[in-house]
Order: sequence, then structure tokens, then C-alpha cells
Amino acid sequence: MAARKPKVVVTRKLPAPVEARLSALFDAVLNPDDHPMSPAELSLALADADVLAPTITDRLDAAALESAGPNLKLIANFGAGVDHIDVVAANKLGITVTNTPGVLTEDTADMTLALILAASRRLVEGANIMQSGAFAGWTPTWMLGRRLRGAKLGIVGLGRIGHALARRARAFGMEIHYHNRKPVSPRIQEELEATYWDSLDQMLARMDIISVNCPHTPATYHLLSARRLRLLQKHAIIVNTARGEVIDEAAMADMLAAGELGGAGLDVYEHEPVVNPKLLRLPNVVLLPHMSSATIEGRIDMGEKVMINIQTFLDGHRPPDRVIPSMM
Ligand code: 8YV
Repeated sequence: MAARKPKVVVTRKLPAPVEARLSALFDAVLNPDDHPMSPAELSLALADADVLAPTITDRLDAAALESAGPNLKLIANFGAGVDHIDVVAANKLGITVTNTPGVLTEDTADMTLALILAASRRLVEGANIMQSGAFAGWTPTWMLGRRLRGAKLGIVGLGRIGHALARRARAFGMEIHYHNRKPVSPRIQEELEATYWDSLDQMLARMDIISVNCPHTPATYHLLSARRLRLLQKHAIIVNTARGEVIDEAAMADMLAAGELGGAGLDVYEHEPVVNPKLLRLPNVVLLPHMSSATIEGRIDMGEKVMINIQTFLDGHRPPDRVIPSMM
């Protein structure tokens, strides 16, 4: 009798070529109508699967992971961020966790730069004026934005995406500054002509644009707190394509509404999919629905990574994208 194929439960609908390949390789349980799984469904999936392939919409905290059955040995996340998974609790239960880094770097950096441009040059405001038929003709002092050339860009978290953003920003003539726990290698720092700020407070006070590019971990929760947001210059623009939890969203919304910040370009929110209602009403804010990595190529590459991680693990090797708690 042929050996049983490993049961892989995929929690959301993935691109057709990825699902076809998953079904060829494994006993894949798919989600054709793409509904977000309820906690009860997730608990059944954890109890029953050999491998779970979740996404950011699945909350896999320590309590949820208690439902894991004896066969579950791998959680192969479809996505780079793993803040929705308690990796320490998973490891304690003998469950390996993998993610999909690298393949969404360039797409996310493209959209981060798009948000920088949109917020600095009032792109959405201008487009809305055209679509509402309110354009009455050019005037010299109307719709003035802020020049990118020469602007100081402060990157909070110069990892893969931060680096890809910095390369783009350099091409636009921006000055690169960054805050990390430790400076990057002298080679990268030189390539980007980047200035390292050990003190986040000091950096924030001097930047024209801030881009959040660090993961959400207990250490980065509300890293941009109300106190730190008040250090920013009045014309500063904040862009976030990482995780909403890194910024105190309510404090940021209050400051934007009060004209204490120049503007914002946001793709992620603290209580996703709920967005602070104040943000929805502000003209100096550009909001996107968590779509920075959303390209068909990127999603297929993410699917490939998920499958490579699963197959490598099942073959008894260390999967290439294993998440180790100390990395977070
Ligand atoms: C993905 C993301 O779209 O990979 C990440 O961490 O934030 C997104 O860009 C999402 O996570 C897919 O699960």
C-alpha cells in the first residue's frame, strides 16, 4: 500500500498554481471560498493536520496551540511576519515554525516608496480633486507638497525591506538615516551612505520622513509611542508598511488631526482590519488595505517557499526559513 500523503491544511485561498502544486505533493485541505477560519475551525485544523499553512489572519497564540494534535510538527506560515504565532509556545510543543522572507522584499519596498511619494506630494488628494470634477485650473500656490530630494529619511529597522527602501530612496536623492539595535555592516552603511542613530529619540527629532520597517515583537510594540511621536518635526511624514502595532495609532491619529504632523502613508493598522476612524477623514493621510506585498509574482514565490519549507522538513532536513525565537 502506498504511504499516506502528509495532511497539509491551508487556511486561506492561495494562487491557483500554488494550490495545484500543493495538491499534487500533499493531501492538501484547501479553503476554496477563502473565509477567515473561526477559532473552532482553526482548532480542528491544528488537531488534525500534519502541517498547518496559516496566514496573518490566523491567531495562533499559546491557548490556540493547545489544540495541536500529535501529528502536527510544522507550521509553515504563508508570510514573512510571524507576530500572529507564538513561536516559543510552538517550539515547546515540538512544532517547528517557518516563514517566507526575502520574496516580498522588493514589492514591499516599492509600495513604501509609493506611500512616501503619495504622502509627500499629495497624490491621492490631487487624484480625488480630478475625479470629483473640482479642478478649476492651475495656480502657483495650490497643492504644494514637499520635495523628496534632500529630504532626511529615517528608517526604523534597516533589515531586508529597509535596505531595499534605502536603495530606492537614494535614487530619489534622499538622505538615509536609520535606527537598529546594532549598526549594519560597514559595507552596507557605506553603500547607502547611511547614518546610524543609536538613539531613536535623537533620530526622530531630525527627520523629514519616518518609515517603519521593523517586525512587530514585544520589544517593538508602540516603539513609536505618543511621547516619541511628539519628538517629530511638525512637517514630518510617517510611513508604515510593517505592522500597525509598532505605532501608537490613536496618538498618531490625534496628532495628524491636530496638524502636529505633516502626514502619513499607512498600509497596516494596529487593530486590523479596523482603522482608527479619525484617520479616514484626514486629507493628509494615504491609507492602503495591507497590500504592500500583493503582487501575483510575490504570492506565487511565497507559495513556493511554503512548499519548499514543508518538503524539506518532511524529508528530515532543516527547513530553509525556520523561525528561531531568538531571531525575533
Ligand atoms: C503578507 C505581510 O501579505 O508577509 C507579511 O508579513 O505582512 C504581508 O505582506 C501577509 O502576511 C500574508 O500572510
